[in-house]
Amino acid sequence: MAIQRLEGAARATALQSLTGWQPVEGRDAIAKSFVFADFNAAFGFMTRVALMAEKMDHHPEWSNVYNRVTITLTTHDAGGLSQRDVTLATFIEGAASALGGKAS
Ligand code: H2B
Repeated sequence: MAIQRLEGAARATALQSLTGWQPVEGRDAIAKSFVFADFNAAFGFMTRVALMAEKMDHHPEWSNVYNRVTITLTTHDAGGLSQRDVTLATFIEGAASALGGKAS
């Protein structure tokens, strides 16, 4: 079965569980930027997220400049947000916290 876009009450409830993720203008996606102590911490965070992304077969759009990581989540196969984005965002929050990352 195709991946379903999040809609209605299920969407509202799922997004409420996330902190600091902003809607992206012009597309059905969410984004958040994190800052870490240094590149080592930022890349350690990215490594944890990358391994989970591979496991989930669900991959972030992201960029890194030294100690900053900016992430956009959306489900390309659904043309918008799905539960997978919420699941990955929740994992990202834990990984960022474990590596001393802060929202920026
Ligand atoms: N990641 C994201 N963010 N959205 C997708 O729809 C998606 C993905 N689809 N990673 C996966 C890979 C798909 O292209 C492969 C073929 O399973």
